[in-house]
Amino acid sequence: MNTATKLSGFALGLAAMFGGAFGIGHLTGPVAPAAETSHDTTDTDHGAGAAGHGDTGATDAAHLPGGLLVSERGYTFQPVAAPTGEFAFRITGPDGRPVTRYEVAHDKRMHLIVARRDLSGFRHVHPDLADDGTWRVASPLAGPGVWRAFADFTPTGGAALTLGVDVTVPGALATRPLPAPATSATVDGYTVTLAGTPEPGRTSRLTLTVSRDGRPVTDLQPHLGAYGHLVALRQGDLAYLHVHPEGEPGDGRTPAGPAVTFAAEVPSAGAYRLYLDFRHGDTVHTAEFTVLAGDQTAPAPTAPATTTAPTPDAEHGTPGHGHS
Ligand SMILES: [Cu+2]
Repeated sequence: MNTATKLSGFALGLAAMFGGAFGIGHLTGPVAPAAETSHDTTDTDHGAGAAGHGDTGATDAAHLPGGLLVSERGYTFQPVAAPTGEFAFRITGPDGRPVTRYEVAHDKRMHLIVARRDLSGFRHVHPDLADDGTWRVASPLAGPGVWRAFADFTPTGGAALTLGVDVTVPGALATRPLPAPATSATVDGYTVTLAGTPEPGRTSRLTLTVSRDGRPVTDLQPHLGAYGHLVALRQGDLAYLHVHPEGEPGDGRTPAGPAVTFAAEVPSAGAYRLYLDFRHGDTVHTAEFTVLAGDQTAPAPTAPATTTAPTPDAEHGTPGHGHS
């Protein structure tokens, strides 16, 4: 009953999204050329054609966080059929063909990040590229649900881009409420503490400190050219932020832990899930945190409706306590 209700609610949401998208397309079709003309009467060829729409989209997209669009600047994220247990996709370029040439960024040509729409199940993996432009990897989609997949890459001759696409894995849908905000997380026997609070619209320093059995870890191993990789996803739309650490292994000033500091800029107030990948003992571990940016006027919306008693973290959700 409960699951069915959630499913039908989700189906309605999808219908509303597609309906909305169709409506927008319908509206902007006839309207866009006129708008272009009023801006720039000397460039009507440009404004009237498909390229005009692409340009308009790119201008708008420049103000968006990454990962919200399946297609941007002519590049499109296209999952393709794959054997069970494998995830495969292509990136098509402005010429409509699969892109086969990529720049290495953070040690890899392609970073594939996945998380369920409820922000659970985060994985960061590195697919292999076939000659025909198909990327393949053992599927990181661990179980049923609606997943968001992010392709973070730099096409040769182009700028860095993060495209996102929804992928549904059939099965019983069990959503998880967003965990309460916390400044400490444990994973695989490690404790990671978080210092700093992201402030909307400006760069904030976030320091993550790793310890094990009460002792600081001072021999973190480089992972993708850094002592830590931090991805932040915004609750609600899964806007994607790849946050870069300050300093890098071997630069003579960056210690191998226990602290790794990141410069993060979140685009808005709201709840974010942070995922820190760090390498120690030849294994990559992922520590997760929920953080609230800016003033919060309401508790996180995915809290179960049946909750009646205040939670221990309720003070984080009241006005004026967004950043202590
Ligand atoms: Cu990666």
